[in-house]
Amino acid sequence: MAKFINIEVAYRLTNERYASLGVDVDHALKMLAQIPISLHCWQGDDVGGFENFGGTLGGGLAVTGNHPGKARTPDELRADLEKTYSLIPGKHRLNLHAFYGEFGGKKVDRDEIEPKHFANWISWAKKNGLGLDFNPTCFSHPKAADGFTLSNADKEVRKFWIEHCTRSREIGAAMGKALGKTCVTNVWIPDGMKDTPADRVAPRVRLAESLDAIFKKPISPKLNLDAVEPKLFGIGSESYVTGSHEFYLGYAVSRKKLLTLDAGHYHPTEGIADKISSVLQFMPEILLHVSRGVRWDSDHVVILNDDLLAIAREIVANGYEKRVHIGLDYFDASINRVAAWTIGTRNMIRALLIALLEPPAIKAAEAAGDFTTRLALQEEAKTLPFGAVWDYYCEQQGVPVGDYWLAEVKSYEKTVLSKRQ
Ligand code: RNT
Ligand code: ZN
Repeated sequence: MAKFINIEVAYRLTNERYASLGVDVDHALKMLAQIPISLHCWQGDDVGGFENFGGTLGGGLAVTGNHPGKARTPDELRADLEKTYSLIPGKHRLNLHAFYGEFGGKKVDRDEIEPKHFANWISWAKKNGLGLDFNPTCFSHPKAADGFTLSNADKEVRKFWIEHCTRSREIGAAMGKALGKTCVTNVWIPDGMKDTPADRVAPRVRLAESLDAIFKKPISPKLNLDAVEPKLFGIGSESYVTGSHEFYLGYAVSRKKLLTLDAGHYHPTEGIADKISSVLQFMPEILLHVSRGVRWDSDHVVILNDDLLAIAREIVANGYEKRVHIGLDYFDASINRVAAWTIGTRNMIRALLIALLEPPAIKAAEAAGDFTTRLALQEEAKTLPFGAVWDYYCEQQGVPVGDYWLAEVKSYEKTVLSKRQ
């Protein structure tokens, strides 16, 4: 990669500018390098997974687009991920779904999965210095076809999904143990109703019971942390979702679990940034699914918009770096999938950097009751030269500066992705 002499010059000047505002840029970069982002494996194959059931995407999840080159095998997905990680500054994590296990061509049903089915992922993660996170897959399966899993009225169906989720957190613990890095296992289920329910209670009673059964066995929080993910609505569950925000908020607080805040799971104009400091008053840690809904929970690639900046700022300004696990959750098949990962992750990191560079005078003005100064400085901060710091960080971390990563993706598309039919 070309070394840009002017990057260092720009950085030196920028550093002085920030120093005059009381911002220690080198310290900010040290902090930034310690915040891992969990990349969602499912961007690489349109939430397909590697089972041999011939199933199609269910649970109200929808991936649109048909850009060529999606990963068809675990090896292809890992190769695409390696390419992606090489374009992103810092050391990060991978978030796996249960149906990405490697089953050797066998029909291993969801209630039969074991850590051994993830052995290749674990050794690959170890080799690449990555942490792993995990998710039971409670969709794209015949036993989820009626739209209900853990809150299903049929006891046998519930039992099946309870077993799947129970095994999933054991797999999470095995990952945590093998890698020496705590795994966060997140439970999301699609359960809900298209039209107005006559009984909103019974499915919620069943869901609470199922979750209690799943979490019955204590697992060391050093190995695995359990998270639960609420949602307002989904495709096919427009009128009612069993695991609503209030349901899981209550559940997480009372059972000491992590709450997962997905940016696409609320009303269209309702951001998750303000929720972070609220829920962290009552629980030690949370998980984020940073996503971008466009009119609905459409899971667009994360861009550097106000929502993202606000999320990053809430984490950094409050010192929540260790209490907020940052995961991404989007899937776009209309563009190059390696680019989709790279764009979203670089934006997440860039937003954290901007937050780390916030001039302390903004908070000080508020503490002094000077809201005029607060607003003035907030607006001035928007055009501070953080771009020069970002370029320097990329160079320091040995990844492409500016849009140079794109040329690498284009060449990967030409030599690797376009050969996949
Ligand atoms: C669905 C949830 C969930 C999924 C992934 C694939 O609305 O956001 O997190 O996107 O588990
Ligand atoms: Zn999510």
